[in-house]
Amino acid sequence: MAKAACITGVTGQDGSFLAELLLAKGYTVYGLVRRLSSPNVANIRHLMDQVQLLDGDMTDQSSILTALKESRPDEIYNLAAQSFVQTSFRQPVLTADVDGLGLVRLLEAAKEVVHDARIYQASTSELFGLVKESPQNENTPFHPRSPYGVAKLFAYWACVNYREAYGMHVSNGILFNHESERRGLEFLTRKVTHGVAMIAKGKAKHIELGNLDAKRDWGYAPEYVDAMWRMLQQPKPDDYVIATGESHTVREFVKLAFREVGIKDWEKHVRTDAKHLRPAEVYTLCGDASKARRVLGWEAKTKLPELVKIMVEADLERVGG
Ligand code: NAP
Ligand code: G4F
Repeated sequence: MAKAACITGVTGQDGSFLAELLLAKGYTVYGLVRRLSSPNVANIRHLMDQVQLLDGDMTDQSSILTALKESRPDEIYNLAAQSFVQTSFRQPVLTADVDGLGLVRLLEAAKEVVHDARIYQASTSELFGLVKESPQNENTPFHPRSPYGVAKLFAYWACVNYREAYGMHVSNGILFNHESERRGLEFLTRKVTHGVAMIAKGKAKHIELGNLDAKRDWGYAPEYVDAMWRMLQQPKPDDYVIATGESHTVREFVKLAFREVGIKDWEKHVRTDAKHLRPAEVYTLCGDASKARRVLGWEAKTKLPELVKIMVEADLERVGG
């Protein structure tokens, strides 16, 4: 019989790529979707007749319970989150509710309904925050720097606790930044590639950014959802860092994006404004994914120049002539 998987956050960047991957593997795929006044299905429009959507919200215990009773999944991927770090400083309580308590609601529902289901938690390199060593691996101490990071740290430990206390198969994927043409426009990479496309097509003159010196380990999202799936195929639950192992500045990303459209004097098109700075910044991130390589057979393939190319080309197409 086909395996069933339930994805929270199915309308997001990762949820949509993961749904594609699982459908291709023959899974019956359920997706938890919250009610919005204007449905946000752009990323899964092409999958609407294949994914079974279940009403639910990570802030609402009974809807999560009902969704698991209806779907009875073999695998659960918890990708739902208020995922924008900047917003978490303005909405810390909501972020803690969705990203922190939401995971506990899901674990409680799973414990009751599908105790043996394998569960993936979308943990993050934001846990490392003010990094204690570089590159960061599964043993690097955590020091989150935002309400988002703090909520995700709570969720991380809740996963470890349900594993130890109840013998549940719960794994944390500590994923470093991963991007794609489906990335939300508020995130740095998409803001830049979309902005560059607008400038190249003569529809805008500038992009306004914050800290150009921040460093990130950016990979390509479709490869990262494959790592999630691999974690749940392991006989034992565990925690894994998923990253490229390369770290680049925001400035380098911007320069590469402008290069894609043949603009060399990129500084003329970039302004900085303090409103895009964060109350506490994560200055630098670089992941060591050697455990994932060894145990899961997973390795990042797409490096930064290729990632930038994919994203700029997609935005040029979208922005049009
Ligand atoms: P994303 O595009 O922002 O997607 C977030 C998803 O969560 C959307 O489907 C959203 O639904 C859903 N959601 C938000 N609040 C919800 C609620 N109260 N109830 C139910 N669903 C809710 O994020 P992503 O980039 O795909 O990331 C997926 C997960 O990985 C997130 O947990 C994120 O924190 C984590 N993560 C991401 C990265 C990265 O670089 N992308 C790295 C490490 C960890 P709507 O469509 O209704 O808004
Ligand atoms: O693209 P960002 O907003 O992503 P950030 O904060 O690294 O978080 C993303 O990755 C995490 C994994 O490490 C995820 F957990 C999280 O859910 C999310 O997907 O910002 C990247 C960097 C930051 O240092 C930021 O200060 O870019 C810098 N930046 C500079 N100017 C900017 C801007 N970021 C944004 N969003 N907008 C700017 O104008």
